[in-house]
Amino acid sequence: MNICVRLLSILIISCLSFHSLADESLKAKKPIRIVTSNWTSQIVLANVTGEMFRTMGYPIEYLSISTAEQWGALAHGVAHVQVEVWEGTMSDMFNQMVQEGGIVDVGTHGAATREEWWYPQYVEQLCPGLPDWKALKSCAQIFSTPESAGKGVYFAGPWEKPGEARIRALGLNFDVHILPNGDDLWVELERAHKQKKPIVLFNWTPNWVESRYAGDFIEFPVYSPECETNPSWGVSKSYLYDCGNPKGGWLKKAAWSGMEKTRRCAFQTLENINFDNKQISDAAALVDVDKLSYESAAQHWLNQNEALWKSWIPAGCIL
Ligand code: TMO
Repeated sequence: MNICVRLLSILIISCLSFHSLADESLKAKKPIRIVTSNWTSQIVLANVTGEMFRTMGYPIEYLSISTAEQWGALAHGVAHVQVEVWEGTMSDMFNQMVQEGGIVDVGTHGAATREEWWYPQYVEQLCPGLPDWKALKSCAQIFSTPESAGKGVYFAGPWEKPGEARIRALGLNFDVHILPNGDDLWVELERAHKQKKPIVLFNWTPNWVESRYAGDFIEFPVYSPECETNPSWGVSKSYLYDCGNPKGGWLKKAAWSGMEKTRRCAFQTLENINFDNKQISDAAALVDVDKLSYESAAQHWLNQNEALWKSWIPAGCIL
């Protein structure tokens, strides 16, 4: 009897104190909403960032939205953080949103990036002249599928600038096959690779693919911003997009414009967060090669890199 009363009172007291703590933090801070996208390294590193913020005492939520939707969400404070903004596919929207003041540029990672048409190494024997894009003019047919009526097929992901526009501007005999999910690219790659069939598809670096498959990016005419604004620039005198994506492109962090004022420590930590090429390809490989869940991959990364990520948290911010 006695022990029951004591147990009961402990239970009530702990429930009460849990309740008031939870209320307090809910009042003090609404969750930081971190965007999760549809490619692997981003999801792992978004989880890494979220768990860092959690250890600093911030409540966290993850918001899974497309890159097309994220700009409005970030501008309106529906989402607060995007940890991977890629120059090759996102610079236009990013620059515009920063200029309009809706989102803040929170700095550049150390990683140098590239997003481009890519082929596995064995394709070079089947299409002499690669990686120069002009080789695709004479080889388009080997990339055809039963449905493409002799035209080459380029497999694209759901993030890109208009592939059709580049094909038209460069006079290539190709169709674009857009895959709704990024992971479908790897299904196509594996299928082609098994039979050593020609394939050209969207890929990027850093990514796990480079640790598993030898291959190269197509070398299109070198990128210049003018290529996308001035039709008379470049190979085609009448069309835009007659160039490749940037090589050595940047990778940035973005935040909602109100984040610095409302979550100063998290914002300053985000400024310091800095991933290099190897960290990003390794993060993707933990999931896509080693088959960990996104959450376990993030936890693994945090365990392996504790000194590093703790060094990103400003001194006054450790709780
Ligand atoms: C945005 N992405 C890295 C998939 O090209």
